[in-house]
Order: sequence, then structure tokens, then C-alpha cells
Amino acid sequence: MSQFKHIFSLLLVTAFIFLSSCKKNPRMDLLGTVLLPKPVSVIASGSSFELNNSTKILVKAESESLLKAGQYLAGLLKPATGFDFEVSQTSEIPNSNSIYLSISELDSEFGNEGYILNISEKNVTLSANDPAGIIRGIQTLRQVMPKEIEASSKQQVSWFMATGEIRDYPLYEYRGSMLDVSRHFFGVEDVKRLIDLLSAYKINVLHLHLSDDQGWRIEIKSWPNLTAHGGSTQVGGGKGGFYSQEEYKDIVQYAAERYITIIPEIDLPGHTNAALASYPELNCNGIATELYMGTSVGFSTLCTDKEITYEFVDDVIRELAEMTPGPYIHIGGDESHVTPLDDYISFINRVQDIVISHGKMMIGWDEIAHAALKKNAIVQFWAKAENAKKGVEKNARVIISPANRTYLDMKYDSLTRIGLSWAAFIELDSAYIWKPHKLVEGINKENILGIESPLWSETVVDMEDIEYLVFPRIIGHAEIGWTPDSQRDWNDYKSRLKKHTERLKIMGVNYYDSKLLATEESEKE
Ligand code: TNX
Repeated sequence: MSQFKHIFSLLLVTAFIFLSSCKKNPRMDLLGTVLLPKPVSVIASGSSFELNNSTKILVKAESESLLKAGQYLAGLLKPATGFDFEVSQTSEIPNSNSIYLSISELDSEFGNEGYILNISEKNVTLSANDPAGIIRGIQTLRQVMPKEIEASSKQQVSWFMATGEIRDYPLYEYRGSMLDVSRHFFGVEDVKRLIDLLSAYKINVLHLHLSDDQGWRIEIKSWPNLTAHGGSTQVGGGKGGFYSQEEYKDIVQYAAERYITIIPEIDLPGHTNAALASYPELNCNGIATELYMGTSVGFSTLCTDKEITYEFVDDVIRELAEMTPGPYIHIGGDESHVTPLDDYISFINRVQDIVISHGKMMIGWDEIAHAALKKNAIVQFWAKAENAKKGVEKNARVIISPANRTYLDMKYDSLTRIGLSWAAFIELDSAYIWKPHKLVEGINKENILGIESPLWSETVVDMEDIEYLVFPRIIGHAEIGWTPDSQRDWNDYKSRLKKHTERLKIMGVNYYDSKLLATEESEKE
């Protein structure tokens, strides 16, 4: 009898071990996970993977940038999980409890930024043709995790994520935002925070509007008074500021680690009062102007028939090009209302040659389409469709930034506490429901480099203001730039965005709480 008892308890123990070893992960649905921008394809497999304190981040050996991507991921996951991830290179494909990053040969449609994210009960694998795709896929992985992952301190949460496979790549190669640091100046930390927030939505360009009538914001060693004097104030008379070359390089590097290209803009030949106030010789009458702290535009111009003007432009663009690894320099070109058109055209033609001589591609606001555009010139459509069309006729590619859809400084509605409204009120639906290739007849998908959302800062004074105008509108623009049109739908986007605001709260983003996202009575639980 006692022998029988013994066998029985042995059986019990075995059964217990067996059962606990196949403890099922909770069932979860990847298709129900909110992803912004929406990926090209999602297949759900109905189970879950649990990230825990023995999960490893492994990267395929051979690539330094892949190791960096792994460290970037560990840095994102650490604050909320408290896990000290081991990030290491491996030459074997791991099979359990790891997040494995690898460069593999994916089909050509994945390009540089596409990725495949596969989540099984045992493992997560992320593969791409290029580290840029790994960084984009990491943003998706973040959104597959519980929203608490965005917290800056340790959370008591089980880190389960739904299993399945996401295959994804962008619609447009250029998905940008712009920050005007001239009208009001924003320091390096603010710019880095913005870069981090933009990177979460797979935005890959940050255009910095570095000079305007109200302030010159980038150190140019050969013309030091530009910042010493021209950077000393801002709209409303505050103390202004500027980036030293070291600080600018630091921003460029920080952005590059997130595979974001910085595009520096020096606005020419108009919007140049800060330069004209700093150097009398740049004025036709040889007399320096006064610093300007107002907001109206279109009154200033460089003296287009003085040779020193071109020496100045050459020095500025050379120094900028030297510290800008990205392929573009933006030369402004907008609203030069006091430059006669013929002078404007010959000026832009010369500046274009200067940009090319420093190995960069020229971007300009749509007015530059009046000039003799050369190969690789890019026209940024903000105001006049006929200019953008003229650019396309001259074989330029177009960045789509129509003021009435993409200008982040436009108020949401008449009650918005900051912002302008000259182009439109832009509520979340108006920011989302449009297609770049349907805006202007004759400007088709192949003419479009991508889309960009500028934030002009006449009324924007601090990071809270920036976040209020940028979020959540830019998430819609990010989706327009990334997701195939056939997969975009306002109601679907709206319901994803509504859920996503819980995540924005944890990220500490001061987003605009639009009434369009308010929960209707019938939807309340
Ligand atoms: C127009 S857009 C401008 C900017 C202003 C902005 C305000 C463009 C190329 N020029 O100088 O800041 O409107 O919305």
C-alpha cells in the first residue's frame, strides 16, 4: 500500500512539473494593438511573448550600427522595466527569450527603412535591409508593448506583447517636420526631446529654420557678428540665443542615431534682417538695420548686386555643409517681397551653384521654382500650387507642406490659445483626410519626395507650446507619409489615436485634447 502511495505522489509531482512547464502565455491579439503609423501588413497568431529580466537583446555579429541599435533599444526599455538588458553580438540565430536584431536581405520594396518584426511565444526577431529599418521596427515594437513602457520610472507590469508578424515599409522616403528656432529660440535639450518624440512615429527628417528677420541661430565662424548681434533677441524682445557649431553637431549626431536627417535652412534673400543688422556691408546702402522683434514679414532683402553678398552666402553654406552630413541645404527663398523678380531669379541661380559646389542638394520654398532649377533641386510646396507645378515642369521633386493642411502653427480652432490662422484652422480630421498626390493636378506620386509639417514659432515660446501644436496632429502626417493610402481611414485612425492618447500621457506629451477624440456616451464602458 505504501508503495502505491509513493508511486501516486511521484505521478502527481511529474504531472505538476509537466503542467507548469507548459503554462500558456495569455492569449493576445496583435490586430487589436494600436499602431501609428499603421503598418503595411499585420498577421496575428493569438498568443503572447513575455519580456522579463532574463530576456537578452542579441544582434547579428558584424555590424557596429546594429549593436548601437540594440543599445538604443535597451535604453528605451530600461526605465520602465528596470531590466538591465545584456546587449551582445551573436553569430547564431537565438531560439529563446531574446529580441534578435539582424540585417538580412529583404525584398526591394522594404528599401532602407522597411522591416519585418516577428513575435513568437519564445522570441522576438526584427530584420531589415539597413539599420534604419531596425530603428523604425523598434518604434513598432515599443507600441506592441504595454503603454507603461513609455514611463520614465520602473513600473509593476508584466511585459506581455501579442504574437504575430508585421511587414512594413514607408510610402514616401521623406517624412519630415520643421522647427522655427528663429522667431523664438529653443535650446538643444528641447530639440532633442522633439527628435525623440518624432522618431516614435518614424519621422526621418527635422528641418531647422535657423535664420530669419528676428534672429540668426547658428554660429558661423567667418561671420561671428551674425550670432553675437543677430542672435541676441527674438519675437517679443526676449534674449534669443543660438547654437554653437559644437551644439549643432551634437543635435545632428543625436538625430543620426535615430536615423533622422537634419536639414539646416538659411532663409535667403528675404527674411534676412538679423544678418543685415549684424553686417552693414550686406545692405545696399551700407547701413546696418535695427534688430527686429515683430512678426510681419517680407520687408528685408540681401543686396543682390553686391559681390560681398555671394562671399557671405558661400561662407555660410560652406560652414553649414561641413557640419551637416545629410544631403540637403535649405536656402529659404520665400516671401522676398522687396527683391525685384529678376534679381531674385539671378540670386537663386547663383546660390544654387554655391550649394552644389559644396556637394549638397538645394531645397527652397516654392517661390524658387521661378529660377533655373538644376538636377536634384527640390521645391517645398507651401503656398502656391502654380509654383510647385512649375518646379515639376523643371524636373524638381516636391516636398508637400501645404499651409492649410500641414502648418503646425495653425490653430486647431478659433479657441486655440496659441498659433496663427491665416491659412486655416486645422483640426485633426483636416490634418489627416487628404492625399499628397491628389492636391495639385500634375503633381503625381513620382514627383513627390515626401511630406513635411513646419512649426513656425511666432507664438510658440516653450516646449509645452511646441508639444501642444505638434501633437497629436503630426501623428496623422506621419501616417500620411508612411502608410499606403488604401489602408488609411479617418474613423479607424481616430479610434487608434484616441487609445494612443493614454500612451502620450505616459510619455508626458502636452498634446491638444481635441473634442474629436472625446469618448461618446454610447462608447463608455
Ligand atoms: C509664412 S511659410 C512664412 C513664415 C511664417 C509663417 C507663419 C513660409 C515659407 N513663410 O515666415 O512664419 O507663414 O505661418
